Amino acid sequence: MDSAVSELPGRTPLDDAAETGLKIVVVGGFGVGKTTLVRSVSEIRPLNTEEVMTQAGVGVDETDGMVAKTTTTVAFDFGRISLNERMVLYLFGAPGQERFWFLWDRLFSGTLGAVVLVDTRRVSDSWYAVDRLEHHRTPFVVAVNRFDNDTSSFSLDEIRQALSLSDDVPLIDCDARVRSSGKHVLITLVDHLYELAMAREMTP
Ligand SMILES: Nc1nc2c(ncn2[C@@H]2O[C@H](COP(=O)(O)OP(=O)(O)OP(=O)(O)O)[C@@H](O)[C@H]2O)c(=O)[nH]1
Ligand SMILES: [Mg+2]
Repeated sequence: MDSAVSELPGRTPLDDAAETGLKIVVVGGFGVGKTTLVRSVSEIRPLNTEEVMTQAGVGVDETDGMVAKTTTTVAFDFGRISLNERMVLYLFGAPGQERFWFLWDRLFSGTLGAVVLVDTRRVSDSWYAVDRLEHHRTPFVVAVNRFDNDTSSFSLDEIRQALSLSDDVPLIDCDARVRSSGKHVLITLVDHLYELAMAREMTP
């Protein structure tokens, strides 16, 4: 590899030992932090399909409580993270606005697992994501992205009830802006996938 190329930011080459690639989707309601999560954990410069939200969206796009939000995903985000020398995750962040949800079912094709992000100020917005994943039988974990101006302080148990999650679905807190936190969410998902695979193997 040309050393000048390998030093460029956002061009971390894939490790030679990488042999397992998993496709993971990040889903959840509008503005919950999906693009932020893919950006913060990706070791390559992420592909984002962000567009500026315009006056035309007033009354259509629910932006209550989103002070800093000026753009929205119109197709999908893409990033990559190597969890160890051999395992690499390909991350696809879904668009959150309802009018782009028709893209989700396509995005789920070939997906091994998913992260559902939840904003406690709008828990019900992530209901559709849970519903679609259950429909596709795609295993998932739920991560609560707590925003600074969030005064709702719902406990994880209350969120589990609100989303009717069964006890075996992992549910954790995260900060989508922080790489280590996002990475912890992904490791929780991979551990969950591993446990499910082991349980399947044990079943005669
Ligand atoms: N304070 C705070 N802001 C956050 C957090 N996560 C994301 N943000 C901000 O919230 C805004 C929305 O984040 P996005 O990552 O665009 O959300 P999204 O889910 O991709 O949005 P759509 O694609 O439009 O559905 C951005 O301005 C982020 O900087 C968080 O944990 N805390
Ligand atoms: Mg987005």
